[in-house]
Amino acid sequence: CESKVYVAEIPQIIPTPSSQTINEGYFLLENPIGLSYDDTFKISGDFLRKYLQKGNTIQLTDNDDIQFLLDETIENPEGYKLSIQPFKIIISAKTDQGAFYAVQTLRQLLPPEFENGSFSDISTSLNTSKNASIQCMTITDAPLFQYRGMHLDVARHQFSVDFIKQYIDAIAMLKMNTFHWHLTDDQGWRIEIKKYPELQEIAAYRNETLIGHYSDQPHQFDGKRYGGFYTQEEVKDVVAYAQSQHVTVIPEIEMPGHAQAAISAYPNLGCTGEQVDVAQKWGVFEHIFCSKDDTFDFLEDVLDEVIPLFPSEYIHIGGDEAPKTNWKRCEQCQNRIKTEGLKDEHELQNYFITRIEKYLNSKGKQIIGWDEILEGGLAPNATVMSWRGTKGAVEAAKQKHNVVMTPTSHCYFDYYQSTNPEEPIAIGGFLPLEKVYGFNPIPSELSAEESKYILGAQGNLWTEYIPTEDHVEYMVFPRILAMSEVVWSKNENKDYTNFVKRVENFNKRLDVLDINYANHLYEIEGELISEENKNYYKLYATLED
Ligand code: NAG
Repeated sequence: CESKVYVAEIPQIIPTPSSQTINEGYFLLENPIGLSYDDTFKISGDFLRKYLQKGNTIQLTDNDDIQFLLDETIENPEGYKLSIQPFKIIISAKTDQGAFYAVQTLRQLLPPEFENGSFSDISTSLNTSKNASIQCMTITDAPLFQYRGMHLDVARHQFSVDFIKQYIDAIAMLKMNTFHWHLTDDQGWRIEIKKYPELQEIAAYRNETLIGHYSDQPHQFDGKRYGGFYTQEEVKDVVAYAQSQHVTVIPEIEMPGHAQAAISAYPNLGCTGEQVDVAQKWGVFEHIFCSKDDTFDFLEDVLDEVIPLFPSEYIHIGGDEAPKTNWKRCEQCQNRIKTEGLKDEHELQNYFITRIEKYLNSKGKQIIGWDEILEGGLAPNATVMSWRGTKGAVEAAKQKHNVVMTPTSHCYFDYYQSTNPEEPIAIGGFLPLEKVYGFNPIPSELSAEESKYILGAQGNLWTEYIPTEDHVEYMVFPRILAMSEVVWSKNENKDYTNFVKRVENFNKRLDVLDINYANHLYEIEGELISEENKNYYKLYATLED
């Protein structure tokens, strides 16, 4: 019978697999299809079952046309082998997570219409002339890095639980495994803490929000109250959803800086005790958590409620951008410096982080923090998230601390991605697709031995200028595609021209998924920047510094 082949001869998978060999023949997609797996492959099997059953065009039986096999010889626990044969698809992996990634690959070998169940071109009998097929091939695959993350700031702007789940879907689809949920900041506290109701009543809402760019003077505000928070039930729902996609959720509770929302609800947590508002514009604020015992009591109570919600090994404690102005003139902080024999406020920052680390370690958790946690010495077991370039990463790795790479230069998806004058307003900077693609998470200063401390990398999305879910997607796609390949694919398999072709093909899938994305961004960095635009970007680059 005649068959339509829905896949290109060269598979278009993103991130590109370690090795793929095309074989002769096709696997016919015809009804019914047998799918068999046992509990070892519960998550991956269930995912595939649900995926194939969207739109009810495929009837599944428990034959083994598609089969899951445990293969202990696969070295990387996240690795897999996918073998498409004329009458069989075999998924081999050592773990459910490895098999899950085989399923994500298989998904990309199916027509995009499967994404929303609109694919109807499947035969109900072998005799019809309409069959969809998958090219026979063997794919052997494993990730380059163990930490493959995406971050989302829900404090500056908040997004619905449904949207957070879609964000997690996208992470999983691209074989990334970590969602860094930035839950608290100066402009809003977004996680329910039952012991402190004013976090919900006061810290979760700001009276109004800056309109336009921060650099537009004079500042104007929209006059609209904005905010909200995720209940603990919602958080549990998100975390369970993420688990069903092999995604770990790392919550971030910011300290000692970016704490103005919490301080607005409980002024005693600051140094001055003065009443402040939840921040209405962007930037760095002087109202940071005081180092007195009351603040630690509060933070420990907060963490006591946060810990049981997140099975993640890590809790992100922030640590960035904590101006020491108030600590310098605060009697209690100055006393703390004396009694603890600290040199200055930088060492006080180290005291703060180390004390929280000790607490979290005692509860079986590890801390991760922005690279400012290197200030005044690194807490003993901390993992560093290196965002201000790579210096912090080098320093931490040399001290044998684990590192996640998120330098602004390659990982800040809130930066402009194109020189198109129609681009929506962004915070500044310039991070085109090609630059993300070219990122090497291992800093050149590190030896092979030291490089082992680089766990991986993450794309960050800060949302000062990103009020809607559509806009989040626009900033994330296609740069997340590049990031997924940075953390998954071997350098020798990477090729930008080939990647761009795959992105264009992938966009069809995004269309069916109804995911927004930026298009026509494939310019080489700098090439299309007009003189006028150059100044424009320079302006933002300076502001950003
Ligand atoms: C930094 C801040 C962040 C802000 C972002 C904007 C970090 C670790 N800190 O100034 O709060 O939203 O950049 O790009 O990124």
